[in-house]
Amino acid sequence: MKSLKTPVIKVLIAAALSLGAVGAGHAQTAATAPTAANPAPVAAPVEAPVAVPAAADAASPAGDATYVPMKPTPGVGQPVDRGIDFQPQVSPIGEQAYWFNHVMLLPIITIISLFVLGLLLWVIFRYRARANPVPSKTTHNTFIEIVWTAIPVLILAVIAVPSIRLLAAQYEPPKKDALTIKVTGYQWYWGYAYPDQGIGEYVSKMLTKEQADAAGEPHQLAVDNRMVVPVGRQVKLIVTGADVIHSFAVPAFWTKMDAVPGRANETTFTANKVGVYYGQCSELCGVDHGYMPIAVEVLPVDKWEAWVRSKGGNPNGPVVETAAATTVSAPAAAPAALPAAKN
Ligand SMILES: [Cu+2]
Repeated sequence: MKSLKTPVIKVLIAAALSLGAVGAGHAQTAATAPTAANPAPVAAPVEAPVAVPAAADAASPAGDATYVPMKPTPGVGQPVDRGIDFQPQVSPIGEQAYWFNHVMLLPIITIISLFVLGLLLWVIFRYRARANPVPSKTTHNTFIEIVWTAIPVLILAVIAVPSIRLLAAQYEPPKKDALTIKVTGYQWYWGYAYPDQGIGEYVSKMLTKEQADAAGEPHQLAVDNRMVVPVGRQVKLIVTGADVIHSFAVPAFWTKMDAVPGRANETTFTANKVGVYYGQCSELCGVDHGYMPIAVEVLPVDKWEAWVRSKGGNPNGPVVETAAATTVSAPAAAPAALPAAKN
């Protein structure tokens, strides 16, 4: 029985880890978002923002201040009450991983667990002392030892193919036309910058309960300034930390990357469905670790371009190194100074 144990235990550990991941995806039971049309929520005024940054310059054509934060879809991009599954996936990697878990791992784990449980029950019942007073003295059976070694090896080999393929896909370098966003974790909020569009860093902070309710968004996931990306275009995240280690994670994209001070970590995602998707800091980073949510809004390309212009950026960046670019990136100084101000 000994040689059977190790592979089975490995598979069971994998099962436990996988279940842990499922739980983590839903660890937070946020209030289900109410149904919604499209009215303007609180924190981002519709008309005002154009005037606010020093960016109401020549780069932004008039009439682009049409960005209104989108309402989330209930049950999508956020945890659901009593949920035990992953969030619905809206990126190709996420779909691949979801398939791998549900079509490969869960069935295999279930079958093996039931099989081992059945064997145990059978041994307990059939070979109990009363039914089997003279135990067998057999110690080795070459055939069965080969079988119970070879079959687990085959199972692991079958699992390894899609597993390694998924792992490799997650680390594929970004495409040339990927949209670059710099993500910085602070104690305790996020900063986003779009260097190629000339959008300097702006900070994204959690809404209060009242603000979130008013905006029709889940409290502790809703933020004042979202990350906004175009649908169907690959996004390259450059993730770093300003003070301690944070972790940028959005379950619906199957995206998670540590934000480490002094390092620029890279990851990518491609959101293939318009909507609002929430995530959270996923590395214990201090007292307000639980209060630095992430909200990513995926927009049709034209609406995303309007958002970029409303931020004073150029959607067709990269911005060339001119005086204009310097002007646009000036607002970055303000958020960067914030953490210092807190200390
Ligand atoms: Cu954090």
